[in-house]
Amino acid sequence: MLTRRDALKTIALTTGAIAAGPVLLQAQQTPGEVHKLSPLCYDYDALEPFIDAETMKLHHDKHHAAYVAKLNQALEKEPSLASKPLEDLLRNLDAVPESVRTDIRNQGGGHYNHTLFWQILRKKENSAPQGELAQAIVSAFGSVAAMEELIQSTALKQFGSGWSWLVLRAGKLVVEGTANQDCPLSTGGHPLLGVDVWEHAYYLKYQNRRADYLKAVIQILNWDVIGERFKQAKS
Ligand code: MN3
Repeated sequence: MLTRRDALKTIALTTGAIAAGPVLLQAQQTPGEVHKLSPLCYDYDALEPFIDAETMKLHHDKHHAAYVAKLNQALEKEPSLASKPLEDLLRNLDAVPESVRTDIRNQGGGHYNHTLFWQILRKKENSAPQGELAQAIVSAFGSVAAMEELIQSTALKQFGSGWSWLVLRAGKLVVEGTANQDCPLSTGGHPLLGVDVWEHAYYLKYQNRRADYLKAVIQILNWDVIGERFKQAKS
């Protein structure tokens, strides 16, 4: 039987491949580092002027990094969970031992949600949903613009910190909000896009003007990536 140390070593080796990217330094890998912070897939200033470089740097290198570090710390208490994909843990929070459930929900959710957030943004203004996703959006919300309005109004209504999501749930597209780092995976949904409405996501540039930040974000959604997620979620 593997000792815990051996098990962690094996996991570190099998998950050791580091996503290529020119942007960020990788954190030093330690034996307990099961989950890793991938670099952004674009430069910090790639989303200017919609999201400023300083916000991106702090948000990714400090806030997102902290969720990853705290998730790994929590998993040291339950090494048997280390080999499980984060998505599986979030989908089955009730099956996670109580000793780490809150950490998986908050820190694991933080890691998953931010990883998704970086991927669904890009600087290509006013791109639009295509194909089946476009049809599904029109049939669920009436129009793409109506869906975008709903994402923004849901985000505006979120009291305190949270997220606004486009989710495929029971085969239907819905817009919904969650508090803190709660992820739609944990309630049986497939998140297609998520907009971070924690103040750290916008305060440097937009201060208290959450609505202005939301208007900016909605213009830089990466509908190619969101469309791919829709296909995967349906299959
Ligand atoms: Mn955030």
